[in-house]
Amino acid sequence: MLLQVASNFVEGVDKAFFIIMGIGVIFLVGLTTLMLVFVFKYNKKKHPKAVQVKERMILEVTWTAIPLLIVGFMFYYGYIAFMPMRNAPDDAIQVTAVGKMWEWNFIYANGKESKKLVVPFNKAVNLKLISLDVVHSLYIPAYRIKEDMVKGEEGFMWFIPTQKGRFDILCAEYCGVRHSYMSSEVDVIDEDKFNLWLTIIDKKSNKEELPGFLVLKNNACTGCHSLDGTKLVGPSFKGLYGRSEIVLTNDVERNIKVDEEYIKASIVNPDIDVVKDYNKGLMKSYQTVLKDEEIQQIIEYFKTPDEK
Ligand SMILES: [Cu+2]
Repeated sequence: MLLQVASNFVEGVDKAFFIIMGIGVIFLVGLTTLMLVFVFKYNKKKHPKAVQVKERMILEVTWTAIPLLIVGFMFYYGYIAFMPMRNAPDDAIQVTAVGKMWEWNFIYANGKESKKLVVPFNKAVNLKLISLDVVHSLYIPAYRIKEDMVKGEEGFMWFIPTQKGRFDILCAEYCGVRHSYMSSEVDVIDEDKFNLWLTIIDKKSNKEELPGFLVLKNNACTGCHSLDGTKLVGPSFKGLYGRSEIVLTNDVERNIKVDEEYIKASIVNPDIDVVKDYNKGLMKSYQTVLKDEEIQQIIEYFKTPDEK
């Protein structure tokens, strides 16, 4: 798995890695052996009197020059592997990669959005890297590339996929409770298939066009509250309005029906009435984050029945 060879950078990175690793192993074995030899050769029984070695010019030059050559050698291979990563070709396909707690979103030049990174085989792809909240790190092990995404800063990474198929995308920077779920994949397909895929833009449902949906998305609410009924950090938003729930108020169980008031109270004071089997203290108050108007929009969204 780890040694998949699937991009133009693999050869250079692997070479640098194995050279550095190899030198490390040589030193581990060499130094351990030398240490053992010295322990026997210069122990107190055989060598009762210690001798001071003074001003051995040739020795000092040697132990400065050899390590210098070795680190220079390692630097050279690291440098020639790294430099091309910072020089993306101008004709590369531009995709914006957005990281947020806890999912990836890839946005193409024509407005197409995708949770997976779909790219054409053997064509350069340039990813603009953006984080909406904390520090994430886009990592594609099979491509040997990884780059941090820092909120407020714009980074980039590029590659040429040299193999068709699917390869893992991971977040390599711990970014909160659902960090380990923050994964996706690159799907490398033929160019004509890719061009066709690019033109199919998913139509959003009417419910997803509501302003409240955007508020939920932009505040990463859906990172903890699923839209499809899956149990995440918090209860699912699916079928929320009008649902009966057992909540704990001051450790006392109560039966409630989700209405406007409950939704509003849960946004402002999430720990007051926590739904049974969920934990307190995981959600912060959004009182100062959301405007009253936005809370109203969220409630409107919840009141709107699901389509289909
Ligand atoms: Cu992350």
